[in-house]
Amino acid sequence: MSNSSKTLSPPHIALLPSSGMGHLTPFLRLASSLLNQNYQLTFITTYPTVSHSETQLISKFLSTYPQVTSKQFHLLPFDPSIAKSNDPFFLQFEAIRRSASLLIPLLTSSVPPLSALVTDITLCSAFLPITSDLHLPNFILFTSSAKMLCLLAYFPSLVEVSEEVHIPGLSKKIPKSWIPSILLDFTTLFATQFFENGKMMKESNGILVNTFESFEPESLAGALSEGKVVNGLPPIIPIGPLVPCEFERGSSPLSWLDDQPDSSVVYVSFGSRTAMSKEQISELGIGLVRSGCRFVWVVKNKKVDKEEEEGLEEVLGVEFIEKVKEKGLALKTWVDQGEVLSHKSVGGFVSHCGWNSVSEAAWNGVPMLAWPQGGDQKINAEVVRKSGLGIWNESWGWGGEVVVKGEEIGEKIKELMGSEGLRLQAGKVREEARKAVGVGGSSEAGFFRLRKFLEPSE
Ligand code: UDP
Ligand code: G50
Repeated sequence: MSNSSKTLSPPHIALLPSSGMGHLTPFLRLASSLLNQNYQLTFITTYPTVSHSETQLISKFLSTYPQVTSKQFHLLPFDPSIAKSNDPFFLQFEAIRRSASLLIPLLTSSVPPLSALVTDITLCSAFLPITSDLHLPNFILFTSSAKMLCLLAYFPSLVEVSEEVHIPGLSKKIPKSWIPSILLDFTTLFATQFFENGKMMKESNGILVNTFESFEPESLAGALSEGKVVNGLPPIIPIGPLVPCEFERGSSPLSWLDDQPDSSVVYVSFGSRTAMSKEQISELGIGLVRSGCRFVWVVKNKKVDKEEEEGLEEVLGVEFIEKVKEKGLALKTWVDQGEVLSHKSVGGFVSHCGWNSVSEAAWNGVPMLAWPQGGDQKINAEVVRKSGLGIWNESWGWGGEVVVKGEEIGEKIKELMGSEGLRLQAGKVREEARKAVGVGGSSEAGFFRLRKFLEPSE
């Protein structure tokens, strides 16, 4: 691109998200932020999506931003039975990865020509060879914590997982029990992808991470940026927290929340793709009642929303719903979590610690009770604990490992909602998060680095 054309048109970025709300949401928030910075955008959507929530959010985003070019990426047929996984989201990662070559015409036909492709971390090893052949810069969006990025970067050099993993640059060893269990068997589909992505991400032009400097100082400045974890990483660029956007607005129990006293409600949700057993759901219900707190509880007993068939009464029982109706609101629908967490009556968050949930709690300064259920969530829970944003009772283990009793849950919720110290510290995290996206903050600096790369002469 010549210098004169650079001043005429802003950089044109194509965005390639992966499946699941936990990957789609940060991509759309990134898109919104880039649009505010005057970028031109092409948004690539893979069809069909796995969940209804994804389809709905993409359509809300595209109707809010008609200036975005939307391109449909039609995947090659893929027989899931050949892969060692039964997780529909992971199978979709694989289907997208195997269709990588079909993206070439889509990328080369973009008008004006693309300045870069931003690829989700789960897809990067399949798409980096393609962007490299096309001489197209490729950035990665990493949708989990910087601590998890340390594990990803280190993973390819890990021969076996012993009782603890020492990642160079991190002061505390990572116990085996915190490692995503799916990574303990190196032959699973997910572990194979993770290994490949960890190795290949070095070839990208930079890794955008949805975190901020003061939230994860050791992982960012200490371990990743100084090359301690592994040598040869590209620039690690914190651009978080990516903030909930207007286009995400949807149904939320706002009118009910409006009627509750400040900081009196505990919000309970385990994200978009975690199904809880009926037995644990029932204990959680008992715990909420025992805590004596007001609550908003999002109940899920299927991984994919398309499969949710049972109504709330079937899962919780009419008796329970009757009993709690003065104090609590149980829902079995999608709620606008960004809005719930920003509501002044919400004073605590019982969460699985999906990274987007952590990031939204940090943005709003809502204290967390971490209850990791699987995947990267224990590593994220450690970030929550270390930053002071929340508490984590490690003896609860992974979701499904033990059934945590209502009595114990009730006590922990009381602790969460009653701690003035925790509230103050969460408030400080909120201030730091706001500083990160403000003038002179780590996120602003990150976006500046990206712009500089794409427009070196300006
Ligand atoms: N979410 C929401 N409403 C729901 C469930 C989830 O808005 O009823 C959003 C939540 O705010 C977050 C994302 O979905 O942005 C879930 O991502 P996260 O990383 O927290 O967890 P995952 O669903 O990937 O396990
Ligand atoms: C889910 C999970 C295990 C797991 C992660 C999950 C992550 C997220 C980042 O989200 O670590 C990531 C996912 C896939 C990949 C690279 C990085 O190939 O069950 O570890």
